[in-house]
Amino acid sequence: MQKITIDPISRIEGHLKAEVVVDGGTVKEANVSGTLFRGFENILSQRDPRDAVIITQRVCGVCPICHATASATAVDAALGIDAQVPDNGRITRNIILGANYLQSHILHFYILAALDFVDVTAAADYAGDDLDLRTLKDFIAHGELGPFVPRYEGDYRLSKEQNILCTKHYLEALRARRTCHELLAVFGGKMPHNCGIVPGGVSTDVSADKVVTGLGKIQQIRQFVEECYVPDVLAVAGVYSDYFGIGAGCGTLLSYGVFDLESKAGGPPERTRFLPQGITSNGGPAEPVDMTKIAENVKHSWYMNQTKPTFLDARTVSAPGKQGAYSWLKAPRYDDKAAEVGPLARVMVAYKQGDKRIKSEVNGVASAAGIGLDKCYSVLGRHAARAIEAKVLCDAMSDWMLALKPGEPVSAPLVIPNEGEGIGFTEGPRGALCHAIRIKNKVIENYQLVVPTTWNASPKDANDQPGPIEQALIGCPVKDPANPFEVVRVIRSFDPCLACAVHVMDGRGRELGVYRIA
Ligand code: NFE
Ligand code: MG
Repeated sequence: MQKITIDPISRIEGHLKAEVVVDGGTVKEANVSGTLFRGFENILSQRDPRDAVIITQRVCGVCPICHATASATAVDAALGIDAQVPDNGRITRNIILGANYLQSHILHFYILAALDFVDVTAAADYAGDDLDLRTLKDFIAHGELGPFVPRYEGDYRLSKEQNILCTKHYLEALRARRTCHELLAVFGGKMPHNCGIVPGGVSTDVSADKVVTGLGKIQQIRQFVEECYVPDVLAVAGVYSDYFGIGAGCGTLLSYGVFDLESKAGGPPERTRFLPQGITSNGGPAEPVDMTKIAENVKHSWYMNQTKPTFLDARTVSAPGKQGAYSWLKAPRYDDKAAEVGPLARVMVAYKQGDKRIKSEVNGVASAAGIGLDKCYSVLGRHAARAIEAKVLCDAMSDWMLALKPGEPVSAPLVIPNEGEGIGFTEGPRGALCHAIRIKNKVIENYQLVVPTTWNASPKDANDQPGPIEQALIGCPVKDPANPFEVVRVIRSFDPCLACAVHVMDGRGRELGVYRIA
């Protein structure tokens, strides 16, 4: 038996620690901890409800837009104007969010995860006359090795040609991400932290000019996704095919659905969305999500126990040093079960609901990789689902831009009521996201967020059931405990973002601890 501690896990957003116990070359036990502490839910207390959409975007620079979307959706519901968001407002919100998905997925594969599979330093050795690779080689020759090393060694399998191509695409990916940001800024005013999404719709008008610019940019992004991203995921899948059998996880996939196709009151089951809501367990059919089954558990989290752990009645009171706790993340559960959220959940829920486009893309990738659908519950399944979602989204976004009507309204008028409450369900790039707001005396009385990485990287719960990443780690092979590359590949396949996940703070605003991350 050997305990391996990885702290912090690099190339993810925020600070995550993993402790795994390895016995006989396999992970037997896993503890995943959020080690950083932040403050958002209580910052919002007593503020104007319209501030929430601006402030909550600061939860994260990678996924500010889903927080804006969830917040605006929650405030729309609290004000009773969710059915009145005009088509232009609804569609512009979708385009802004879609642009953020695309940059986030490209960021995740190339910059955060691909370096687990692609040997960038080997590619630089073959730079030849290639300007990009020569720059990279000079960079490495001068000892400036970050972000490529230190890294775990021992399992780089791509051919010389594949390493060179994927490394060139790594550099292309940086340009493609810039194009995504520019696209977002055209419709959302700026990025990160856009000023376009507001309660009632959007604050940015619609013009033929923006549509033409946007169509040009989405075309460039589509080209990158189709010519680089999807083929590179398949190339990695071709030589690391054992990773279709590693990191299966908890077997339950949950999606709230995202990209509204209509403006309507009510939560996910009521509203038609481009990617549908649903929950599927152990390969079974997708059932409608029942929001009353969602609750956050804190047995192993540094928070005081709460009697009403759900959404608007939840409170966030820290308990550093609490016996048996090991994470700043709470443990959200659905019907007391752990649930994985993210692109794999969205794609599989859409697949099981018969979405033709998703079905044909998933079946295409499965047949190219020579695997059955059951293998999607895996490290490579998560990477493939993210790439498929990016491809499908590029096409949808072109259609959305063409559906905009210049000159027509973009937002509904709003009046802040004395009292009201609303819940905004949406999906960030990393999965199911919800903001809940209660207004009293025209200001925020309580505000709660339940965030994608809080689901995926959650600690154990009241029944000591591990969180989804912990479950994916149990059973993972570890060939060399000094180079546990299998462990980080499993964790990174979930694309964790700890900045989002540890969005909470002490109710009285006290400093709870000072952490230095080496
Ligand atoms: Ni900070 Fe986020 C997304 C949200 S993750 S990246 O996607 O919400 O938990
Ligand atoms: Mg919360």
